[in-house]
Amino acid sequence: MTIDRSKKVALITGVTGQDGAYLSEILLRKGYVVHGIKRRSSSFNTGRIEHLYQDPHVLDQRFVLHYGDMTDSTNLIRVIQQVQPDEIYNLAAQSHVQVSFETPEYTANADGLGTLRILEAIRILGLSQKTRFYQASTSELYGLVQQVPQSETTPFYPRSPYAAAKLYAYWIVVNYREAYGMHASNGILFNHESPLRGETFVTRKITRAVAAIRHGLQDTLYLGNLDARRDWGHAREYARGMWMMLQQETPDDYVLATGETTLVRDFVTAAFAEADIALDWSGHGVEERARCARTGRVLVEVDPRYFRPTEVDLLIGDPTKAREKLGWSHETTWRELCAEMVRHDLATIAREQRAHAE
Ligand code: NDP
Ligand code: GDR
Repeated sequence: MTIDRSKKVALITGVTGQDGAYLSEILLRKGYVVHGIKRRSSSFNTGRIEHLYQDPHVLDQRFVLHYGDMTDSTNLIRVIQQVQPDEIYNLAAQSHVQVSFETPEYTANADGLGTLRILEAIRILGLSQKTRFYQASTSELYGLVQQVPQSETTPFYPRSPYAAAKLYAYWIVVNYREAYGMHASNGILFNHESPLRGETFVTRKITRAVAAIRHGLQDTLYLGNLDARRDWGHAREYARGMWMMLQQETPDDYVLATGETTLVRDFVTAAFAEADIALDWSGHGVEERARCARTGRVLVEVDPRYFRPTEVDLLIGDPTKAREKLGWSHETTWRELCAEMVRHDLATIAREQRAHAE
């Protein structure tokens, strides 16, 4: 494969995920050649980037996919050697907090050691001064509340195998920056969502259920902890922030957040309202439920199977540093985000039903 060196070259791990898709779009629009690492899967896993796909036979290919895995050092070294990227965005991870309690060792391997593997590959290949590195760090690092709002100086207290793995990744990035002078930055991103959000994360689980209930395809939405508070922003805006971090002269760590926090329960209420369904809440703890205000039918129930062994109760980020140094700020409010996701999921079901009827 010949690589066009007149354009900036980026390599994205986790290119098939929510953020990978938005970041690819942004970089392609900026004129980059974008390489992505995708996993081999027995089922289709490129739905989010299908519109960017280019036939490998076209000349001047600007979007190139490579098979790979964060647990395979030799693969990562080979891809990085071949691509010689100006920028690497490390977005690949087992990113589900609850699943990390079921698969703690794999999560540590992919999310923690996987980050080390890429940093080592950069070093071994003599790219320490050429390749800039972005690490997908997370507000989950704050875990048990120490202080709010959480900023770059707030102490970490991880509350899951996922967060503990990401803690290792965070510090190994800082270490490689200090030890080898790499341009390596951590984006400490608070929750960001979109119509591309994975279907088992709470926002998308809610908006998909609202759409299915509205269309008569589902009876009840079962959820876990409704009292958790999250700082939810729009994924596209956060992907732009990742790029901004790597354009700085010096590497650094930045919080991206909206500065507003919302209860899971309030997101549920807003999502149903967007589909013209008003909810009446009653009960507490596992007995809590929400009924349709018009029909009295129970639409939302608590299922303890979704409780986590240890929970992160409250996240609210302070994005002052990103605003002042990067000029980054969020635009979409959580209510606008919720409405966009519900409208998207309603439209998807309506389209599927029309196709079915034809
Ligand atoms: P997703 O779960 O949507 O995407 C994760 C990506 O990583 C997918 O492309 C997935 O591939 C890939 N992946 C998983 N395991 C491996 C592996 N072993 N080897 C190679 N690729 C792998 O996550 P998001 O896009 O939402 O998040 C991107 C990153 O940002 C993640 O690291 C996440 O932990 C972090 N983050 C996310 C936040 C959020 O709110 N979204 C907030 C803060 C941090 P496949 O499609 O095949 O599953
Ligand atoms: P989170 O996102 O754990 O913050 O991690 P998630 O949407 O999974 O949970 C948010 C909160 O909602 C509560 N909750 C439920 N969560 C899920 N998934 N399913 C449910 O049924 C449910 N009911 C209540 C959770 O307990 C939690 O408090 C996300 C991921 O993208 C991480 O990769 C990323 O690092 C962080 O955001 C920032």
